[in-house]
Amino acid sequence: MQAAHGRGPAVATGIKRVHPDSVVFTYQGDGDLASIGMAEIVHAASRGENFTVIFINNAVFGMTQGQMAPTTLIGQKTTTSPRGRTAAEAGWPIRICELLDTLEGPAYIAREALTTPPRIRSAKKSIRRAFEAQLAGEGFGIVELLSTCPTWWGMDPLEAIRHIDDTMVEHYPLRVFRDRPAAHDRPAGQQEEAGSDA
Ligand SMILES: Cc1ncc(C[n+]2csc(CCOP(=O)(O)OP(=O)(O)O)c2C)c(N)n1
Ligand SMILES: [Mg+2]
Repeated sequence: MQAAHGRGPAVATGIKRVHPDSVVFTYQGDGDLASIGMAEIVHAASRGENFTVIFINNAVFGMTQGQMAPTTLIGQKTTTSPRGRTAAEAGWPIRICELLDTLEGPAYIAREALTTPPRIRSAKKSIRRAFEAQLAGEGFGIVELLSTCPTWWGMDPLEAIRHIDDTMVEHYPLRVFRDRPAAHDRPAGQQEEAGSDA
C-alpha cells in the first residue's frame, strides 16, 4: 500500500491492528522518516506498534533532486546547502536510532551500513531479527541502513561507499541499540564475529 510521504508508520499501524496476522513493514527514506514523518515514527515507536521499519538513510532528499535532509552531515553540500550545511543555519543532523532508543516502546533498534560484504551480511541479520521480533509479537522494530546517493553526493559509486565507511559512520555509529529479549548494546557490523548464527 502506498502512503502519503512520511505517513507510513500511521498507515502501517492501522493495517497491523486490523490484520494482526499480516507481516507489515514500512520502507522509508530519511527525508520521509526524519523530516515530514518525524511525528509518525516517534509515536508509532513509542506505542510499540508491532511492525518493522526499514529506514534508508542516504543523508539527502534524493528523489526530489538532492535537497538537505535532517540527516545531512555538517559541511555536506546539497542542492539547498550549496556551501555545505552549517549548524547555525540548519541545526545538527538528527540521529534517529539514538532518539528512538530513549523510548520504552521499541523492541529492536539497529543501524547498519550497506557497504562491504560483511556489513551487508550484518544488515541482513538485523533485518531478519527485526522481522522475527514482529512475528514473536515483541513490538516495534527499526533497522536504519546507511546507503549511498552517488548522484547527489557528486561521487562515483565506489567513492560513495567509501564515504559511508570513512565519514558517515563517525556521526552515525553502527550498533544494535536495542534487542529486547537478548543483550543490550550488541555491536552491529560485527554480528558474524559475535557468533549469533545458532
Ligand atoms: C506528502 C508529500 N510531500 C512531498 C512529496 C515529494 N517527495 C517525493 S520523494 C521525497 C523525498 C525523498 O527523500 P527520502 O525520503 O530521503 O528518499 P530518497 O529519495 O533519498 O531515497 C519528497 C519530499 C511527496 N511525494 N508527498
Ligand atoms: Mg534520502
